[in-house]
Amino acid sequence: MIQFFYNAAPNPMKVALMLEELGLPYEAVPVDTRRGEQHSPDFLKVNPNAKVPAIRDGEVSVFDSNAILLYLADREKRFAPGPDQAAGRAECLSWLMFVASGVGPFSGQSVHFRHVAPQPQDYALNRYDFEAHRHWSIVEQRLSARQFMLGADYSIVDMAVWGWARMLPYVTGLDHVWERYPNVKRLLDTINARPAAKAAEALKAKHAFKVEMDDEARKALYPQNERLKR
Ligand SMILES: N[C@@H](CCC(=O)N[C@@H](CS)C(=O)NCC(=O)O)C(=O)O
Repeated sequence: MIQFFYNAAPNPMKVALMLEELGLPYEAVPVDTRRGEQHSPDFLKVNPNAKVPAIRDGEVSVFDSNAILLYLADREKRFAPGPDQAAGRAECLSWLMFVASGVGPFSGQSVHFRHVAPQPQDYALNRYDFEAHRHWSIVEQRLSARQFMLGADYSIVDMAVWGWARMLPYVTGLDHVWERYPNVKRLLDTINARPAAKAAEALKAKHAFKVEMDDEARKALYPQNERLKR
């Protein structure tokens, strides 16, 4: 059975959605990143990058959420054009990598500098907020002309977008963010209505992840800050 290493953050949730969409049996293994469990030697054998999500499928380990989505799509031949469909595959890979290298990281850094970083943060927040909006505007424009990111068919690209779209008010700090991104909201609502999304969200309640952002959590999540103390 597939082992799915997760917490309730956006990147693991994309994979939870895909596993539920596929109806594959899996064992959900919580990794409490605020307790530093991502740095344990056993977990590093699965993901040397010390982050969730990761999966173990028999002898195969896969880490990085979008790599896992693609691996599972290829394994099950669902939710992505296969390598034999050159044009569709190219479009899928382009948008998947756009989410992996743009939407996700810029949204994540926007969260960090808006909600976590100490002052002064204006320069960094301005950069990441700007870039997050720039990427989300591209998603919005794409969705204004088609039902899903790749057209008429729901795919792993939509699942990748869903992981972060759920967080957009928090990412941008804007209560009225959906007025700016109505088509992203439409996609979010469409996916949220699916049983797989409800099952993925329910995973959060299956484990009591640590909520305190204390010294242990800060050391585990932001080890770079130790250098500032020297
Ligand atoms: N590129 C990775 C990013 C994974 C990532 O940043 N995971 C976060 C949770 S969303 C994490 O594990 N954070 C713990 C840490 O940074 O120590 C992916 O898409 O899977």
